[in-house]
Amino acid sequence: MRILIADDDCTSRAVLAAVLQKNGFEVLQTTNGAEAWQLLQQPQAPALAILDWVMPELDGLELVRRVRALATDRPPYLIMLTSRCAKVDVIAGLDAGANDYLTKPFDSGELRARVAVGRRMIELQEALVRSKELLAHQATHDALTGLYNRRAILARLQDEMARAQRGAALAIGSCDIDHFKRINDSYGHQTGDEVLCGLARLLTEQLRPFDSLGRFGGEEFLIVAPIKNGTCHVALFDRLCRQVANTPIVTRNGPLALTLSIGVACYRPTDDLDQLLARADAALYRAKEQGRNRVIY
Ligand code: GH3
Ligand code: MG
Ligand code: MG
Ligand code: MG
Repeated sequence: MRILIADDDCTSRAVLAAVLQKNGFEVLQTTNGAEAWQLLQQPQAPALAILDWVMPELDGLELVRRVRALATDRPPYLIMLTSRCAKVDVIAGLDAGANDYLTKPFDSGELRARVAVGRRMIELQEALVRSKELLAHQATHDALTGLYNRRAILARLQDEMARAQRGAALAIGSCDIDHFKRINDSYGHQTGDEVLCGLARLLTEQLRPFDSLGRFGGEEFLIVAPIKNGTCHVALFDRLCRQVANTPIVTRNGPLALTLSIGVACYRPTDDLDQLLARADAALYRAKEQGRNRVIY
C-alpha cells in the first residue's frame, strides 16, 4: 500500500517517512497542500494520506474538505497529523472529513496502529466496491453468454431512441436462431448452451464499436445499431446473417452449422419502444415464414 505524506516541514516528513517505510509502506512525499490535492485527484492516487494542517498554498483542513467533495467510490483514508492539539482543532479536522487526527510529536507505535486501522477500513471499502460492481454487472448481463441481458439492451435501446429523436438514425435487428430446438434435441442442452455462447462471440466480433448486442430471450438476440454518417445497416445485417451461416460453432460435439433469421426495423420519430420492437418482430416472423436464414427489412 502506498501512503502520501503532505508536510512542509522537512524534519517531520523525514521522521514520518522513516517510520512508515520501516513498517513496509511505500511512501510518496509532497511539501504543500496544492500538490497533494493534485495527487489525490488522480485515478491511481494513494489509498491513504497523512496530512499536516499548516502548509503553504493549501492547508490540510481545506485539502480534506476538497477531497471529501470528490465523487468517487474509493475515497482515500485521511489522517491529519499536526501540532495543533486543541480540542476545537481536533473536532474541526474530523468534521472537515478526516478519518483520524493525530498530534505532533507522534508516537511511532500509535501511528503504526492507526495506519493499520486505516488499512482495514480501505480493505473493507474495496470489498464493498467490488461487490457493488459485481452486483451491477450481474444485474445487466446474461450469465450464460456475458452479453447484455434483456433489461440492459432495452435500456441501451431507449438511450439510442432518445438520440434518434434528436435526429440520429437508428436500426434494430431481432435475431433468432433457426431450428435451435433441433440442436438441443440432437446434442443435448449443454451443447446448445455452447452454441449460444459461440454465437454471442461471433456476433460481437462482427459488430461495430457503437453497436450494442443483448440476449433478448432464450435463443433470441437484439442488436441496436445506430446508423452513423456513411454507415449502412443493410450491409451490417446481411453480413451478420451470411457470416453466421458460414461459420460453424465449435462445440464438444464438433463444429455445428447454424443459421439466423433477422428482422430489422428502422426508428421512426412517432415510435415508442413497443412499436419499434413490434416491427422488428413482424419482420423476423416473415423471415421465418419465407424459409429462415435471411434478413427482412
Ligand atoms: P425457429 O427456427 O422457428 O426459431 O425454431 P426453434 O427451434 O429455434 O424455436 P423454438 O422456439 O421452437 O425453440 C427454441 C428452443 O431454444 C427451445 C428452448 O429449449 C431452447 N432454449 C432456450 N433457452 C435456452 C438456453 O439457455 N440453453 C439451451 N441449450 N437452449 C435454450
Ligand atoms: Mg506545516
Ligand atoms: Mg425463438
Ligand atoms: Mg429459433
